[in-house]
Amino acid sequence: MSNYTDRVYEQVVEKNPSQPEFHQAVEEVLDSLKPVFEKEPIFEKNKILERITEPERVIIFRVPWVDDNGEIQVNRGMRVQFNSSIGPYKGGLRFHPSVNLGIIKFLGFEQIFKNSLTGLSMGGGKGGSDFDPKGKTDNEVMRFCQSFMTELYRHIDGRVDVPAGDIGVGAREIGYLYGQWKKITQKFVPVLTGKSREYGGSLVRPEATGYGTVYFAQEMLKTRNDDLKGKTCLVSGSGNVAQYATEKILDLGGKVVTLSDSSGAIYDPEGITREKLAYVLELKNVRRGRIKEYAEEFGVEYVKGGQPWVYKTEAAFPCATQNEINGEEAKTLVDNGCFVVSEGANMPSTIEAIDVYLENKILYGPGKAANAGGVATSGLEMAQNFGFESWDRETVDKRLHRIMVNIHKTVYEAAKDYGEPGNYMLGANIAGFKKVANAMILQGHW
Ligand code: NDP
Ligand code: 2IT
Repeated sequence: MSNYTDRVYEQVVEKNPSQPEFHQAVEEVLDSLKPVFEKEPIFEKNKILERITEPERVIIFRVPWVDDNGEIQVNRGMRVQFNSSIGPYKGGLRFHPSVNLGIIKFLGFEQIFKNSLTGLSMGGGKGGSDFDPKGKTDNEVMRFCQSFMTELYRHIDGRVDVPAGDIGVGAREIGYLYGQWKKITQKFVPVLTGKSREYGGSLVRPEATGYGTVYFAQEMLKTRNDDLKGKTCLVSGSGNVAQYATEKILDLGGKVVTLSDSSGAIYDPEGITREKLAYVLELKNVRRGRIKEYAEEFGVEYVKGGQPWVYKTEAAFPCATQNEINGEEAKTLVDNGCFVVSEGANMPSTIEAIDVYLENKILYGPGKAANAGGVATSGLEMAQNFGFESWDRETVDKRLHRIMVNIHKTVYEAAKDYGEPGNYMLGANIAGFKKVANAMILQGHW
């Protein structure tokens, strides 16, 4: 690292103790930016790194709610409003027992650069709670969401900060949150995205992250005159992103042989067909069951506590959570023939895993580029809401596809300009950063 990036990284670690995921996200970005600071001293002069690593605002609040037994429960809610220099704060809400400030800050920090890459006017933010929706009744989830919004509403608005879904927050949670927003404020504005169709949601938003991740892989493959047809793919997770990544891989002629959840992984060497995928959607979105049931239903292998990364493959799509591929697992992937990794999840690869991808010159699409289709389509949902319009499926999907093609082009060219062609991580960090940094300079010191 240059002296400047080194110094700021040390300050970040010192000022934000016990936030390892945030340190990791900052380290990766700062490392990539070294050649930028060598070329353009204006960023250091304006103390852009010191400013961009410090959230504009962090809101932490109590979320009390009453469970079905009449017991009072207390969770912690938070929203990190990280950077608004190119648009209103935008980013999801995560409900998971592991949620803490460091995790929300890593996600918010990544979101700044991801949103910048979409080419839309969206700043970076993220929020969530340590509430665990697993095993809760719909009524409990509703009461929690109502309590969460009863505090959050005063900090957000359609042109201020627009949350959406992430792990543990899907259409059900967004519906309850929006209902409470409407009750308190009476306003129909796009204060949340990922809404259901009936009250302003966009077609293709549910599919957008997964589809976009596969579109990004397709663009990377094109640079080697290749495509997904006939390729064996490993997908992790079995939630929103994994489901629609699988669907798009099928559309493009690939074969998906794995899915997983936090309990284990299934391996279906015949490939997940559309019928089997319909079963997964019903299992996960309606019955809220475990992926183990897939193995029982279709008589395939289930590995308790297992991960998909041990099987022969050409392409991997990590779509579950952060740090789900470590250096050893990355080596196994490459040894088994994997030469494409497109990240549906946020920061699913450790720094050691990324080193393995880069050393082996595989096609590696980092999350902030490869999974930007979700937030980009959230931007399209906002555009439809502000215009009181509702676009058809083809229109939204075409726009999503165009955005992913453009992100790929921007990232590819930035990597080439900085002398590392094919290094999508470097390209994504540099291109995402420069737009935001320039906007910050143009707006003066604040
Ligand atoms: P969901 O809640 O729909 O699904 C999450 C999936 O990942 C589930 O299968 C879950 O298993 C698994 N998972 C979660 N935590 C862990 C863990 N600690 N270890 C192993 N497996 C885990 O979330 P999404 O599909 O929306 O999100 C998946 C990833 O994609 C996240 O990294 C998210 O930040 C990212 N992302 C999401 C976007 C979106 O639009 N939704 C946009 C861009 C990125 P289980 O059910 O057992 O918990
Ligand atoms: O990580 C992400 O980009 C998301 N969870 C989606 C954010 C959004 O505002 O749609």
